Amino acid sequence: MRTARTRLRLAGALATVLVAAGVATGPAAQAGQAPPTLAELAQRHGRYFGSATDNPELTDEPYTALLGSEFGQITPGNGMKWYATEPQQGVFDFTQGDEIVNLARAHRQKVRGHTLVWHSQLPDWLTSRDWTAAELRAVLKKHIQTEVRHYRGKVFAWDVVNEAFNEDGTYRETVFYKTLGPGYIADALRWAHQADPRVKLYLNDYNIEAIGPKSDAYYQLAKELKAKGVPLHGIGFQAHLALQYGYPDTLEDNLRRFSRLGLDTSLTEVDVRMQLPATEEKLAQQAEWYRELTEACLAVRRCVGITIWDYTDKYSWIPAFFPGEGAALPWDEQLRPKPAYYAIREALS
Ligand code: 9MR
Repeated sequence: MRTARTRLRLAGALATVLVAAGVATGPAAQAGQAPPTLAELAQRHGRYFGSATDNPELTDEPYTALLGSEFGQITPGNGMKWYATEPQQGVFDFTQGDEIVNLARAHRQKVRGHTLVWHSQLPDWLTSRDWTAAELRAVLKKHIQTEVRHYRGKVFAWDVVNEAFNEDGTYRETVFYKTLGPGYIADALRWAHQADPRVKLYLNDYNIEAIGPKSDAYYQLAKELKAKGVPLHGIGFQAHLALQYGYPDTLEDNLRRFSRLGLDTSLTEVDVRMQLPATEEKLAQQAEWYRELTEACLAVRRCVGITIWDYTDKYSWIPAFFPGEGAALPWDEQLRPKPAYYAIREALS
């Protein structure tokens, strides 16, 4: 097993060198066709390979060309969040989300809805006053149902509740938790399901890639929700990884235990950041991580797809949030593919 894997890796590494050197290696190249895209390669496994994007970037034509051709799925990075979609109470604005949905439709890409209930990027009208439980329930229900109804038939999945747990597996003390108690999660899922009975409903979080207190909390909650018949269909593993913190070795086992509960899983916001400057060694290690996480998803039947959190370092959120870190995505700032891109291709090939 090990030797076969090692041999495969060596063959893969050789292919990487050849591809990087501009030498055609695959049957498509021999036949003079364009090589298959990540979307096509993933499709052969019954998976999607996608990217997040954000409205301000859509005027960048070389960027949108690659976004439209290489990926089979799109997630709006900000455009469907509460601050954008309900800027005043009861006044809805779907312009930004619609722009991305229309772009995706033009390229036959699936769209992941992100996100209905989150403690961050909330509108001021919601955060600047106190609510009774009855008031907040009504506000939450209306927000969820109006947005889900608007995108019915246009998104295949929703991140219904985002980042509900702390690192130690306790509930995050958000305005929703503090006002409504933990039952807000089941309520949110039920309301979303009423508004679109066909869309897949997910809980989504970061730092749950490895088995540990935070992913255990999701495992317990998912089990309870399933037992009660609450419409939960999947768990999104954001996978914002960082070279300096080590690879989550239990990722594949972790995905599998959620599959066994009858849930889909997906890697929803993948990036692999590093301390700058990026060296050849760090980029090689990053490529290995992208390879491994792709293999982990492919190894688990109900891991339905992978989304990177934008595809180029030009538009990554990392440098602004983690000063001194970056280079987290498979394409560099000039939209040139990095070793990580070739590693993903090989993993999917
Ligand atoms: O990519 C998003 C970035 O543009 C925003 O400034 C940021 C604000 O928190 O949110 C980013 O996306 C987040 C996602 O919605 C939820 N998981 C963490 C992502 C990175 O912060």
